[in-house]
Amino acid sequence: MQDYQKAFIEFALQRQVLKFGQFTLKSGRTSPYFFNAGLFNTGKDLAKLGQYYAQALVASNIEFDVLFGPAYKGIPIATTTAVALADKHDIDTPYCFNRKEAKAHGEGGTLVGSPLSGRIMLVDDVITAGTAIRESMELIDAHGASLAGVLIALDRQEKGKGELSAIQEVERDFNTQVISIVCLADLVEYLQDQPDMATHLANIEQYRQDYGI
Ligand code: OMP
Repeated sequence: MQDYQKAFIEFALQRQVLKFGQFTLKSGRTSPYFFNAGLFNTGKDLAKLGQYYAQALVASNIEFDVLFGPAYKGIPIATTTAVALADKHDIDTPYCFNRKEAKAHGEGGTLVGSPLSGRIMLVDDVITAGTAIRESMELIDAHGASLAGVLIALDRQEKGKGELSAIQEVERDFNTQVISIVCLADLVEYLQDQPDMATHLANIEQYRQDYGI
């Protein structure tokens, strides 16, 4: 695990974005941890969050032309990541996002920002079933662009309905790479160094045995 990944886990814990306990997931599973990215909800949070996304992008070495943030949660993420790439890495990347409702007047269209063309890096908070990604792919295809990759904050690395995770299904179906700032394996590695969190670690390891990929 890289230093920025450890720092991101600490940031998420401090902001209570990452919590331990008993949580019912969309899938119906009871999880010993939950990641609620919506709690990164201040200016400083957003500035820092963008820096972690930018670091993950730079570390991935994936080449892309445009950052795309699907409405709604992807919008502030794409924006803050673009700012962090410019400020911290001197990379000036075009970015855009979509509206949920097409506008019939004014500038019209469903896209705001740079044109959706070339190799697209899609950014979002989490992938649960992959529905948002599939919708975005239709937009990307309609604009004749291609998907360079997908970047999210946390990869829970758990099975979907079959043996693959929702993320692995997205990778297979769209022949792309999904990268994350951190994944469950990083969280486990982090917890292994925190003696006061041994119970959380044990619960997560059990969950991983049951549902992990
Ligand atoms: P959208 O925000 O609609 O994309 O959905 C995200 C979904 O993922 C929500 O249903 C959340 O409850 C769920 N989720 C998390 O946000 N964090 C987790 O750690 C796990 C889940 C989940 O339910 O699997």
